[in-house]
Amino acid sequence: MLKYKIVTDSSSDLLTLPDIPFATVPLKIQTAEREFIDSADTDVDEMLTYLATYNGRSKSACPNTQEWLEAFENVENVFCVTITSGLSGSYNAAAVAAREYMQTHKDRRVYVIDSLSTGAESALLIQKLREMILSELSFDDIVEGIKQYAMHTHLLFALESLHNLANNGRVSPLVAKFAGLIGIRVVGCASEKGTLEILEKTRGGEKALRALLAQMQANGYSGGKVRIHHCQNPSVAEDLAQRIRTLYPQADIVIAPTRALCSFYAERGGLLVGYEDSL
Ligand code: X90
Repeated sequence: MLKYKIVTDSSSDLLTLPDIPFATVPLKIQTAEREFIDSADTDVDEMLTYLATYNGRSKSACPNTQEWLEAFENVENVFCVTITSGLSGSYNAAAVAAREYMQTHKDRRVYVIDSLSTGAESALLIQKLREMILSELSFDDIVEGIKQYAMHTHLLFALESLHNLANNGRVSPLVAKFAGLIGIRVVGCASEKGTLEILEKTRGGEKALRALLAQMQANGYSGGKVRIHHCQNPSVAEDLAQRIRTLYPQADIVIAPTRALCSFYAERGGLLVGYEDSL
């Protein structure tokens, strides 16, 4: 039996985690014709190309309780990070699975963390859990530690299209219509309730990057960890990283691609930026 394991759903955009038992439970993207399981072998670029020409409805589906239970199996202490409960049923399914798992195995524990976010911010939470487990903190200290840390991490996004978010009822159609205009990018954040909050509508990529940086600073960023997750947009992610490094040479920045779920909603060109405030 494993002593510790970190389990997350595929919204955190991580496929592997070094040195620690780790599993990701996939969300799914579905049309009437095809299903994309958000796993290591999904070709995200091909999925986006297919969806761009597909005329019918497309939607996502979160993991069910059974799928979460399978990922918890044979572990004494599980830390589980889910996409925000404000936009998905993933957290609820994981919480039910956790209760069931602890009822069947009285000596085992599962702590489910509602990220109230996704992607790059969830990945920061997972990195922190990893560090605390490797430092051999107790289960209760890790629970306390991650609660504290989560109060100091944030998520911003810059999106060129809100089409899939609006079609699936995650953002108002009116906002989405505006974002669909050529050259307009919507900059927003994960709200305290874990929903999308629109902060600014900018014209042009340059202004969107400046808005992201200004928002980070206004929110207390001062050179800590940053993760930039991009949907098929490495050059803009690198551009943002350079701007951050110019102001904060010590900044610890990781750039990574979004997996299928975040790519479906962020759409081509989209950026998700997770960062720490001054802690
Ligand atoms: O349960 C499901 O089917 C999943 C639903 C997920 C819906 C939203 C995913 C958003 C992904 C878009 C920009 C970041 C918004 C963050 C707000 C908390 C990425």
